[in-house]
Amino acid sequence: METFSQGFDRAPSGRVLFVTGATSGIGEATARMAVADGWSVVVTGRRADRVAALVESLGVAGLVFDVRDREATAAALATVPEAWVPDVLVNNAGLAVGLGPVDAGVYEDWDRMVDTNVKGLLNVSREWLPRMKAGARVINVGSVAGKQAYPGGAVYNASKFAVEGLTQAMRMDLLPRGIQVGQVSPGAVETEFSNVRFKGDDAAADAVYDGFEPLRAADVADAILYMASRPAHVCIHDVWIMPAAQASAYHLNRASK
Ligand code: NDP
Ligand code: 8X3
Repeated sequence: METFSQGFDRAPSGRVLFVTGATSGIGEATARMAVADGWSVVVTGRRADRVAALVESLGVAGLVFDVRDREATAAALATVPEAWVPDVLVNNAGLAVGLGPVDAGVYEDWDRMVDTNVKGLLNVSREWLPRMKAGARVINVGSVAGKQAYPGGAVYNASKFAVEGLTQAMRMDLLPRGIQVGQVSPGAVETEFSNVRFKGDDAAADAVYDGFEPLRAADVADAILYMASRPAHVCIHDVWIMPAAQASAYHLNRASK
């Protein structure tokens, strides 16, 4: 995979927000909103062309690496100078692959979800946390799928329940160092998420949002920036944010649009 590290040759002009998985969806919206709010932003992802385009158009710094690859993650983060160590780390990179019963599960799909959503979040956190300072924040992107299981979602559910558990435990571990940890837990957000889940079957992806208005990536970015910008004595543990037409992981009003 092509890797690069760009945009760190100048000093950051504001507080630093580092967001993984910023080449689309919630991560990209978070990067755009953070730039507009005056943060100095670092975007990451595997798609080098998209990272490069964001570096060019938004004036952010960018890194290309796969969060599943421990060595590549460590090498990429080691290129970041001290001034760019995050004040806020947003662990957003993640995905669902497939939707089906556990007794017909596809091992490769399971590995992609666990390796990205759980171990990838850990890899990035483990590399950054020793360098982060008191007053810094970690915001993990969880999901309603980490609060309520649903049929066909077993391993994605397990990975997001793990994010919920990690968020709680990380908060306790980092309390003595004054580093806050919270999570945002969205319901259905229309991004590339369903195209990835259904492996490029765009009709299946579109059908997920039939008949109701889903969240937009910017709605979740707004919650993330709210969490990131609270006064130092305030820690938001969890923002559970749903479309108005979604009452739970399995209750949708599909006659609302
Ligand atoms: P998108 O598919 O639009 O974005 C996912 C991002 O994650 C992309 O930027 C992708 O970049 C990155 N990514 C995926 N795998 C890796 C990897 N191995 N290494 C580095 N980056 C990776 O989906 P969303 O924006 O919707 O998803 C963002 C987060 O939000 C995920 O954690 C998801 O589970 C969560 N979420 C999504 C919901 C939804 O309904 N959409 C609801 C609740 C939570 P690239 O391909 O360039 O590597
Ligand atoms: C994404 C939301 O309901 O598709 O985390 O699992 S859901």
